[in-house]
Amino acid sequence: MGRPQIIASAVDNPDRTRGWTSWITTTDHKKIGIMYLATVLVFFILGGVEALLIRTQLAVPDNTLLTPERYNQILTMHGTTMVFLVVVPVWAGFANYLLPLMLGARDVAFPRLNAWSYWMYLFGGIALYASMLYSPPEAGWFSYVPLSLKQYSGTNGQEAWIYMVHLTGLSSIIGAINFIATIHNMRAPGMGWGRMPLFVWTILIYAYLVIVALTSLAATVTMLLLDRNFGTGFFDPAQGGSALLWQHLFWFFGHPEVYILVLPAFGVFSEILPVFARKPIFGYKAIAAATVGIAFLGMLVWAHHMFATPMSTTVLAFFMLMSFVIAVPTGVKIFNWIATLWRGTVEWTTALLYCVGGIATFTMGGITGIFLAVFPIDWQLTDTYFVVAHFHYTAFGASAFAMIAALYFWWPKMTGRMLSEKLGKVGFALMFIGFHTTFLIQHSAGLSGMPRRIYEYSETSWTWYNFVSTIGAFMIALSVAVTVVGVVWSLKRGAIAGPDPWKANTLEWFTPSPPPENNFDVVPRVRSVEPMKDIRREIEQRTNAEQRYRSGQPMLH
Ligand code: HEM
Ligand SMILES: [Cu+2]
Repeated sequence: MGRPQIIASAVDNPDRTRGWTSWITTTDHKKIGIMYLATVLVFFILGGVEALLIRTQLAVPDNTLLTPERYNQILTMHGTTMVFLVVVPVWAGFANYLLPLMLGARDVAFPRLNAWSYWMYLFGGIALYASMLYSPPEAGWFSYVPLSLKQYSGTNGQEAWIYMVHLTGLSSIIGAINFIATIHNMRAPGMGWGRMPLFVWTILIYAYLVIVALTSLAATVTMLLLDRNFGTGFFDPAQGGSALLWQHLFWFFGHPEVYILVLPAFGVFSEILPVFARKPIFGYKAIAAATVGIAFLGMLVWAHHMFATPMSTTVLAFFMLMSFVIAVPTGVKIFNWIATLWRGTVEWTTALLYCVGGIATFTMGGITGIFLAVFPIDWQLTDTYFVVAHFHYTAFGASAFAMIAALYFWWPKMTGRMLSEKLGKVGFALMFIGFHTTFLIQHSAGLSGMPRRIYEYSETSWTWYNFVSTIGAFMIALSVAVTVVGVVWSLKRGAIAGPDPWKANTLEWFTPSPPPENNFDVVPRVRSVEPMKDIRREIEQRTNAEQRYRSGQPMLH
């Protein structure tokens, strides 16, 4: 043995299957993770272009850039793309790449099934986008009945939406089972539940939520398919069905879904913050417990999306109180993140900026969520731009900021190269300012009565709000462009990263960048929540000892 190594594997691992066939036939979790992320990027750009079209149409009153039908289609494609094809699969992508590495495992529990999950996701996306060739769905990402029934959505675009939900749903469910099996069975020796990285905790809970919420949605959209094509009447009051049933079933999926897309983002914050504050995460156990608490409560608040439908006061009050209660574990996390930064030796990297910007933004969305949870207030604000502002602060603030933070943080591990910090900071400034320019003012638009989902307006007092919001949207697009340029630049000329460029805490940094196919030749024993700190300390001690020994001093043992 020569000098102690800080990497797990020094053996060169020649990749025998190169070229594109090695990608489409792969069962390696790292390649599958990268394929997920690359596909997500494509859909993120498509969804972004749709958003720009929506904002351009709304920039000035009485605009005729888009026809009403086109507008509805683009609105539907935007929401559907962002929810089903971006913010949910992006976590499947990162989890795929990171889970085995963080756990000290050589792959996920079922590698072939894992590849299948990816392909189902891709085919689901293609099924939806193929409808662009004939006629896209136009009933919104929530596909409320009767709008989504045959009478009002006569084209097969709605079927494309349903098949997309089926395929991506299957993908997510199978993926979730895979993650759960991996987390339960394949942790490194010594990694008890209390030493598991917080990102892994959030993926575990994400996976359980996926199984509850997406199985339910799969059944729900199947009922819609039957109503549309086989003469059943689940949602048709004329045949003894109920239109409200759709809303209950959809939101029984929909609210857990919002936690599916934010919990892993919380996991990303909890991993990155302590690394750049150079201090342990504050309240590890509280954060893990809050994750479980949010998931449980998240299943009991769905009807706050339906306060304006006929419900008894007791039911209204129940869903209001539950929505308040869920803010408590969320607040615990926010408190712990702030306490983690507090008095740390903070290093303001791009990844940390995106985390802090994301937390601040998400917190503002949480606060307007509390307003909306008060049902008499919601009666005023529901279906206005206030709600659009609220959910973009939460969904974008957590998921989108966190996915870019994760990209900056783990890119060096995935590619072996660093992203430019300069471009990163420019991108962050554009994103942060652009986001708040777009969405802060939408609260005002909503408060002055602008309804959501309208395609044009003549009310000139709304012009200013909408014009500013549209400018912000283009700043966000510019920010994404800067990040994409940074990514391409880094692939060619990024500085070589080495195994552990951030001096981070978790086991993925124990492998070379990018890691060899088998991840670890030796799996270290885990003795704390921050195994890499232990490993670094140990190596430092050994090297010091070695140096003292070499220079003729007695070893201190
Ligand atoms: C403190 C936590 C939260 C509370 C109390 C809360 C409350 C609410 C309420 C009451 C509504 C219904 C407003 C209406 O339609 O009139 C709503 C809508 C919405 N919320 Fe939240 N929310 C919270 C967190 C989140 C999170 C974390 C996300 C996603 C990441 C999210 C995403 C959404 C979405 C997408 C809608 C709009 C759905 C639609 O009608 O299309 N919310 N929220
Ligand atoms: Cu909700």
